[in-house]
Amino acid sequence: MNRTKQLFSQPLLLDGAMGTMLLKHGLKTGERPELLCLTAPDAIEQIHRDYFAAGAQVVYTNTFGASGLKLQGSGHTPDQVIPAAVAIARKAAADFGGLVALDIGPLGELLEPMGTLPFEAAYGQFREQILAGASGADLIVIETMTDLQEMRAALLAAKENSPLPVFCSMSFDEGGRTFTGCDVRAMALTLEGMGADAIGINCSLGPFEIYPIAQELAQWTNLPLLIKANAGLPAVENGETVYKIGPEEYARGMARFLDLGASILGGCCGTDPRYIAALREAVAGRSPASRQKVIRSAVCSPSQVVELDRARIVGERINPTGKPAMKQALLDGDSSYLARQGIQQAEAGAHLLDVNVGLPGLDEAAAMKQAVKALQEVLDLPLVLDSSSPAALEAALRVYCGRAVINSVSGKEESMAQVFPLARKYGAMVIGLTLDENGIPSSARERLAVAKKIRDRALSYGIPEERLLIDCLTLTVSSGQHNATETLEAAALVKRELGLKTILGVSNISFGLPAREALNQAFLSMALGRGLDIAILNPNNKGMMDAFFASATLTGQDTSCAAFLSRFAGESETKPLPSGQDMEIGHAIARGLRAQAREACLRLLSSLPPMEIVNRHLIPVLDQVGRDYEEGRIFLPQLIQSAEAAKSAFELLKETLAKKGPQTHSKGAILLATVEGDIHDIGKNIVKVVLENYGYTILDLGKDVPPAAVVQAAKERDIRLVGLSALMTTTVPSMEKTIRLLRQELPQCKVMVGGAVLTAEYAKSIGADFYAADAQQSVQFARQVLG
Ligand code: THG
Repeated sequence: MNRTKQLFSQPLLLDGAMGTMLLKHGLKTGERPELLCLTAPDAIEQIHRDYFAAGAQVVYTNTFGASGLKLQGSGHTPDQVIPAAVAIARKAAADFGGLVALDIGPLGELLEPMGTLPFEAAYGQFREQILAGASGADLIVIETMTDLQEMRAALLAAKENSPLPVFCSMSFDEGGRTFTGCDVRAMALTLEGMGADAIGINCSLGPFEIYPIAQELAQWTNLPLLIKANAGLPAVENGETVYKIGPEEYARGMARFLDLGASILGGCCGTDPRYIAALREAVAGRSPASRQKVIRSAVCSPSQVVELDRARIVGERINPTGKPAMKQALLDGDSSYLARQGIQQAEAGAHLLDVNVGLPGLDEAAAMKQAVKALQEVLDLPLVLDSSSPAALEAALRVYCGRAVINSVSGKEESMAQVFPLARKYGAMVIGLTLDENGIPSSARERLAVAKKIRDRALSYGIPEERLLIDCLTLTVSSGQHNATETLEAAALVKRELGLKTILGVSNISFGLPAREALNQAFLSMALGRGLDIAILNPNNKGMMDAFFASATLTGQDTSCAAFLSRFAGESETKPLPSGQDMEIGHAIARGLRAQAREACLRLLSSLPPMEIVNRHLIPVLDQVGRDYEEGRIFLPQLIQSAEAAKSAFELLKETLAKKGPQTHSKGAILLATVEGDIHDIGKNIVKVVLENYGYTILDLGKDVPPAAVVQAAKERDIRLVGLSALMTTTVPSMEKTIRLLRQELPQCKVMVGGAVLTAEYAKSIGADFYAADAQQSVQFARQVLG
């Protein structure tokens, strides 16, 4: 069978865990598993063979962590490790007629804005791996990602540097979100848009826990679905991580995914060839259920999906037209002003935000990119990228995480030739303006004809109808009274005859006339009354918002009047955000606005001593943010932004205290380290930022720290609390060793532990005093120990 055909045979069986097998083959703690491709190629080949023999049709190369970043310090590079790994898999595959997937895992460092790794640097890492391995592989798999932006970087790198099909899978927790808060629906919209060939879920959970998440995923994509579940949830027995379910039960759980129409199945942590053999038997002779075509108009950020299935508001305020302060902010590169304008509109009820930064004399591509990054740092509303410059649109689309809207393409040949390829490549929705080389047609019928031309051209680029919005263009009634009715008629025709969604900028209707608000509100109501889907307006204008909610209720778009009631029954009174001048410190921190947090702190310093500010302002808001995080109201990116904003206030207080005298107001010192053999320090770094914000001094020993080094540093600095982190199952024993040594040498010193593979039960069994499931919990324990 030819390889491509084989790849889409149904069901397609993948292999099981590599790491689990390496452990069974005696991989030592802390050893980089990928280096075994160089030092023990026969062992790796045997694992591949065992999986093929069990029935796998595809094996993943042993390159999960073979990025330049992760191999740093190993004495080897991706160029050495990856071709060797691919050759080994290829050799095993040859005897079975099997396929080889170049495996790519996470880089182990957080990307901006959660961490410090820039998007393009992550892209460069993935590109290096793809160039090193794709030529020898049959497909590329990007797996176990938890950050949608990192997944995007890898997928772009794969698509831009190789012709191979790309399968993408991410790891979710039971709530259906990844560690960074990415929603499974957002993953589907984003990755399908960007050209992934199959998407799915791997690791973290067993088949039974993954099932409901996969069910949701199946509702949001037409791509083949991939599931590579763990052998149940991990538990600790006699100091070892074990997975709870055996091959038969596993296979039963996995075979259920056929009912959802999932067609690509394999195993992750805890599985071995017996699991794959059982799975082969369980699916023998069965086909995946046929799936209904999914048609959805929706946009998203990583953590928020906005479905365009009812009337929606696009906030128009990030636009320099007629706004001197916005102009100045753009010229000064003051992103925090843009961020504040965005937050204000979000709080006023906007569902999407238009971003227009076009100004003469400004590098629009650079400004767009900066604006998108600044807005996504503090907000989860999907963005509408408003520019006539293809270069600016591409700069923005490249870094935008999620599915954006391009504003706009027109019926001009040049515009369509420039914009549709971008919409296709980055998977964006696109607004089509009903104008062409001859300008804006005056009649509704002619505008409909332009809309049809745009629709047909979009389809020819592979952009489906549900990703199109048509703007029939609002012209001011001051230049012709028929303008309003012609625009409304055109929009109604587009909806009725083409079945496309419509959007209008509302306020243009009243240019050059008095009492603009009255006209704008009436026009908005009329447009919604005739079925307008999306209105671009100023959400800070209460009259317009009232008209919007009232109209949406009267047209029945607002199901059960839910939005209307929640706006007017006092449930969620939208309170306007104070402008920069008097923004309270709590609000600035909760919103992740660093400069504002510092400014507000400076103002407080005129009336309060520094430690009072910490106790009365910083700590309560951090506690609130921590609770919001634990209870799922905000996600990791916001938690980190808030912590950073608090840090900028805290730094100001530290400077003030330093000036006043040498006494330190630290609440005590805490030693943090990622244990020996483990080079993942994401978790530890988050804990560090959070603890510093609460006024603790952190002695950070970094990653891969030997037990003796921890003990020595703790002795020298008279440390009363040590925090240890381990992310890999293979390094947990060295955590246990460190605790044992600490107990011997410093019996009074307390130890808290955390990390992805740990549980409270296991933490206890290795002698820790406290298990911190997340950064916030480490604060609770620090308080107990140090006050
Ligand atoms: N269709 C699409 N996109 C659009 C428009 C549209 N983008 C831009 C614009 N029209 C919608 N956005 C704005 C942004 C700012 C203003 C109006 C529309 C604006 N209004 C005040 C005024 O009218 O004088 C300026 C001063 C102020 O608000 O204080 O600035 O139609 N697809």
